[in-house]
Amino acid sequence: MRLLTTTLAAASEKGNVDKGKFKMIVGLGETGYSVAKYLHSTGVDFEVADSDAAPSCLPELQALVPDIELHTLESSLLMSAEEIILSPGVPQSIPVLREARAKGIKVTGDIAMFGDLAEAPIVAITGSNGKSTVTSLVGMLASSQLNGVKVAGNIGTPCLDVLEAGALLYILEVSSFQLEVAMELPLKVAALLNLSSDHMDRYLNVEDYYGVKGNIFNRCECAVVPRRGIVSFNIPTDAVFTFGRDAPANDMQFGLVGTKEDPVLSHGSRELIRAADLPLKSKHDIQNALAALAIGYASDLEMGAMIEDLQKFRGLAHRCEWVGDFAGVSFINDSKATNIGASISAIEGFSKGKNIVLILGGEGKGADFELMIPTIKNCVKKVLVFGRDGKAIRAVLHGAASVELVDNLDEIVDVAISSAGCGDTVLFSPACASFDMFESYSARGNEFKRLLMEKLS
Ligand code: UMA
Ligand code: ADP
Repeated sequence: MRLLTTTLAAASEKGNVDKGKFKMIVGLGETGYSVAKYLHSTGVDFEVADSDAAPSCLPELQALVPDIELHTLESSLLMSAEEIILSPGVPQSIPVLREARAKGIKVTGDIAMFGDLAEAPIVAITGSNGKSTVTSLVGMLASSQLNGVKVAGNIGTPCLDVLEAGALLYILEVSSFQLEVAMELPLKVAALLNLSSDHMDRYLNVEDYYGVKGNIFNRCECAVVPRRGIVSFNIPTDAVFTFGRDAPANDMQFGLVGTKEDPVLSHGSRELIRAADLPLKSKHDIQNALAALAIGYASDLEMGAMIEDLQKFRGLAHRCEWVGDFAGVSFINDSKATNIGASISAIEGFSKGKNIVLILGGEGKGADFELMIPTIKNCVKKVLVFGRDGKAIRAVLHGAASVELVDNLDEIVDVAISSAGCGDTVLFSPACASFDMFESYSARGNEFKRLLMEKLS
């Protein structure tokens, strides 16, 4: 009841409750349903539209609002809405949105709404790779020091689902899709982990994609960014913390000291912990740990407790997840690697020479697979490709390594097992989205693990 009263009051104060008008929710997946629940709880009129006649959350919404009608995206009703609340998966380029904007109709999203409504500080984390890992890690570090920490966003729980009067700190994973319509997010900390090409089926070019990522900084109190490897952004604060693999020069910097073989994570002149004492030790694990410490520090978390807790973090499923060792071959499920940057990082993390049997494929999202060639040449003994873009990927990688096109995951697992020898690693790091063959990256990863267990036990 406390939540309802608070959010109702907040909505009324902000002038959102206006019975003569309605908001149009576009997309009725997790985000659209979450927005609908929120608007319903605050008494705001809304309509819903989806290009699918049976969107995934329609049954739940019908249970909540029995007389709800589902509109198509072509419905003229969109042009009468006072505001359109867009789900992240719906591209901005569709004609109806251009028309709505031209008519002066505001197009927004759940993250922007959340930014207006949240009363506790918000930490937002974006980047091309490592978002979910760092968001979970910061959530864990913060939760052990504070009550009322809420973790949400692109990681899976729509942010409005965690809006709560008792919250003390919100930690949000935000995607570029969400940042397209969240340009004024009031953030205590805005963190950008890294940038590499992704979603080239949605953006004109990488500059366009990187520019959208930069929206995270527009209204931040503090920023956390890598010291190297990203384009420069206009950050409206001097409180910019950086992280990187070089030694930190001052208290605004997190980095590594010690030797290459025995690096020590450090903040300014303070040595924090040897990388060897962390459960996750690959190059990108260490970068993620440094980023999480910088974000935690900028969020006023206590460093000693963070270092204790960091040693308990064992990573998330489907991210460079060790499945098992069989006959001297290691099997790794990295199904969450849905772009080439993630897969390159995973390959480099597991490489001990040309010891990797790499499984790639799915929906390539317009990526340039040529960028993988140097890494594949150095580290990979065989590539197995599958899925919608398997053939196209084979054509690009032909010559860089032995590349074999396989029909389905079942066969891929057989071929991978027979191609790997003692000391090798079978790395399922597809560099593609999963939607051509699976419901999600997790369904794809679970199927890979199931097949492995079936064939190896
Ligand atoms: N739809 C249309 N027209 C379109 C496209 C979609 O009507 O042109 C409809 C679909 O028919 C469907 C609904 O929109 O009914 C789905 O909306 P959505 O794609 O925005 O998905 P949600 O279920 O709302 O989930 C979204 C994020 N999905 C995407 O950004 C694609 C989820 O991230 C996120 O966890 C969730 O909101 C909660 O915040 C997923 C993701 O793949 C994991 N994110 C991308 C990524 O990480 O690379 C960005
Ligand atoms: P995101 O939420 O951005 O997709 P995840 O934390 O889910 O990121 O990790 C996805 C994949 O990205 C992992 O499976 C791993 O291969 C790779 N990865 C994780 N952290 C990094 C990093 N800092 N740099 C590059 N790749 C990374």
